[in-house]
Amino acid sequence: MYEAMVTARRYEERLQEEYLEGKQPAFDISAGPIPGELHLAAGHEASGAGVCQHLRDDDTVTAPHRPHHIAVAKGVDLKRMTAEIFGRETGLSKGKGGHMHLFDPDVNFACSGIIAEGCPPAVGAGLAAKKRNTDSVAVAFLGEGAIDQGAFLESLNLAAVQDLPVVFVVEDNDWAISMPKDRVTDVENGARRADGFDMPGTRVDADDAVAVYEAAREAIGRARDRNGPSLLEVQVHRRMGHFMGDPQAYRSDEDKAAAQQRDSIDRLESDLRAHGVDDETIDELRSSARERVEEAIEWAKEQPEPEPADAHEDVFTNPPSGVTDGEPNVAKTETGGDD
Ligand SMILES: Cc1ncc(C[n+]2csc(CCOP(=O)(O)OP(=O)(O)O)c2C)c(N)n1
Ligand SMILES: [Mg+2]
Repeated sequence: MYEAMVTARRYEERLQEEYLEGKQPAFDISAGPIPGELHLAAGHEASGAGVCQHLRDDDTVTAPHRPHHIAVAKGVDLKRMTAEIFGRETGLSKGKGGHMHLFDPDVNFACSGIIAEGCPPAVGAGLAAKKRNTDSVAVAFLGEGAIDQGAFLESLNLAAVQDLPVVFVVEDNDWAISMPKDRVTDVENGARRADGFDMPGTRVDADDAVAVYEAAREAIGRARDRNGPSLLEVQVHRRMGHFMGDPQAYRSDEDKAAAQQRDSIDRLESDLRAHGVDDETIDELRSSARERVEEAIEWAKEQPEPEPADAHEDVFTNPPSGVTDGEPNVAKTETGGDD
């Protein structure tokens, strides 16, 4: 878990540096080696690491727009993920998805920029596992800002009524962009929503990787043993803005400072030391994480840009008129006229 957490943190520190290249002094979102938005997950690491520690490659994970800590913990190929973020041809989605649309079929990982969007596909993966009679499970991660979305509530219902091996993990960082949690729900403990669907719900009140690990063991074990779905809410902290470039004018200095003080990585490191893990081992884990991250970034930067001519490839299943290489794609009516 520690390895996954320090790798994710270091990875994002480096992405941050790369992201700012070319974008300053007047912030230009489309400039530099990483064009577009970038949502960093510093402060969320305990959730990804504590949950994914129980997962195998054949288990499915869907993640939201803040995906890197979960992708790292699930074992997504770091080089191809980085190439994707840099918009390169050898990226996971040939450079067309960017950081919010990572897709790695080798470890069954996907994420989406549409909030709560990962819930229905996770239920689908759970249904597939049940029909195939395997013991694989599906986990859908989402933010607390997405818990009023129909996609989430309908998914909870379907997973419960069909007894599917799905675990829903709500990462509660108290904010949805600039919207504080208490303005979107009167239910402070999000795990209580499970009661309405007759499934177990657990909240881990601190971003403590060991506590997450233990709660996730129960929920994932239950799913794997074919005892149905569960809901897990984990308190995490947003150490940064909603996305890179967010000045966070809506957030008090106290709140920002509090998020810096609660670091799940420091907490786990102290736990490891208290259990006899020595400095040398900790240093080795940290330096191998740094090396891995550096290698991935260097590799990604050397990768080719996609060909402009391939821009529409793999994007549309039914290409709109004018984007196919042959005849324009115009629907015909029964009488043969153009529609
Ligand atoms: C269906 C939909 N509505 C609105 C948005 C715009 N949006 C992007 S992130 C976000 C807030 C997400 O907050 P939360 O789920 O708590 O995740 P966090 O960013 O805090 O990790 C919103 C509203 C979206 N991406 N998808
Ligand atoms: Mg949130």
